[in-house]
Amino acid sequence: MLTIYNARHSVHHGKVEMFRGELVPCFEVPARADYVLRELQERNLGSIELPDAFDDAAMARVHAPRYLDFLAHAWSEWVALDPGNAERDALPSYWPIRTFRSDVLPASFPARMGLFSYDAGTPLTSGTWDAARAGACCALTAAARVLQGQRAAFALTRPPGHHAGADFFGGYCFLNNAAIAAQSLRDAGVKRVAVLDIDYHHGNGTQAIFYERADVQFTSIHGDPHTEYPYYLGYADERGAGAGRGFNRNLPLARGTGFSTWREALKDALSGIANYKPGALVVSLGLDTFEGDPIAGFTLATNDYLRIGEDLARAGLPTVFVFEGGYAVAEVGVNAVNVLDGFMQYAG
Ligand code: Q9C
Ligand code: ZN
Repeated sequence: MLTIYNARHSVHHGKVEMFRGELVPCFEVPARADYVLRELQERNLGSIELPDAFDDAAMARVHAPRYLDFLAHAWSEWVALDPGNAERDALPSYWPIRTFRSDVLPASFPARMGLFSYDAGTPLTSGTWDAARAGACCALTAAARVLQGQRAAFALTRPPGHHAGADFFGGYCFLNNAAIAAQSLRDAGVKRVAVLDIDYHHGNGTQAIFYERADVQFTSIHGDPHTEYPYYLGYADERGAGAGRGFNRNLPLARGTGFSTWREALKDALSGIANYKPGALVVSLGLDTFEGDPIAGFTLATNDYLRIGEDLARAGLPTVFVFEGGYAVAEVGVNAVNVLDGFMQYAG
């Protein structure tokens, strides 16, 4: 499978995230992508190319201008608060929850950090904007190659994207790579695009971006938000709104779910996607469904990822894979490449 690789990913390197009252080392580390790259090379899965350049217009099709402007200047504003901040990650401390205003853009940088985020687990660093923007280009390039006739392409990038909304970051995500890829397929004339999110965590950002639209169908299989992050979205009764009613589908599963139950949900998801008759499929490929993942709760095994790849190939759609979560760092390469390998073995 053709891989588009974000060689700039490692300039986003968070030190700490807030977790239950203390700052703990980040789970979302550069080594994750390095392991996937090495596995792709060792197994000779296909050519590995760098992304084409795109200007910010393609990102602005999904993200709000004031959010993109905030991200572009965030690091320099953070350091301007205190030169010592150059050595510290930026994390938010205040959020405009219900009853507060979000239409006013405060002059204070910490106030804007909170306006544009929803958790304290997503450090913004000196390289975040560079890495995230190169990642969006990666997703756009993968989508372009699929439009040019590739059966599938894989956007290997980090930070991940599916928790990022039109104007907020969170869940280690800043730019929603899968949504940007899906929108670019629409803009290139694909009439209906399906997004399937198989990360352990609900893709709240992607859902929110397309919630009122019928031209992009969103389906997600994830840990039940009653107990699992991101908690406040991802329930089965969220089916879309307005013109988008019926085009959002959540399949939450209990913590502890194993592969046979998970695979039934995948079958169900794929039958909903087939009924939609999309022209292309974007897969948010998270590997944190793995039994060894340190922050998630399903029990999929390494070999199961080959079967997932086959099941996805059987959908018979031009497919863009976008790398999302997966924090069992030493195993994330084998697990990710198993999906892609299983796909290509079936697709031929
Ligand atoms: N200490 C993705 O998989 N924090 N994001 C959970 C861990 C948030 C995961 C607590 C997890 C976000 C892309
Ligand atoms: Zn995840």
